[in-house]
Amino acid sequence: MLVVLLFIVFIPSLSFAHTKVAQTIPANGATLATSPDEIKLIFSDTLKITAMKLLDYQGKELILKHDKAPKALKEKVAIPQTLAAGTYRVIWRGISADGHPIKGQITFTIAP
Ligand SMILES: [Cu+2]
Repeated sequence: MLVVLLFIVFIPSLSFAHTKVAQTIPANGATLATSPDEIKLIFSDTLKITAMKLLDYQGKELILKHDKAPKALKEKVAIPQTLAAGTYRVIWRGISADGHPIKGQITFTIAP
């Protein structure tokens, strides 16, 4: 009986798990000595990024070059403009491999 219940509870959640962020470069909350050459998002499964933005501490959008075609990717690489000392935020939205919309963000700081 317990085994049957475990299957009922766990199998659907495994089959329909959302794509999650596995790693980011820079890491969320990181302090960097210099402006990063690239910003990389690594996901647990494929994700179609539909929007990705780089913002300064005032919420002003900065230049972040990336392929805007919504392809299913496990790694998303974007090239930021050269950043001065300060705190920045990267925000993104996408469609998970299971079809659900997801969004996330990281912040990082460049030391003065
Ligand atoms: Cu999902």
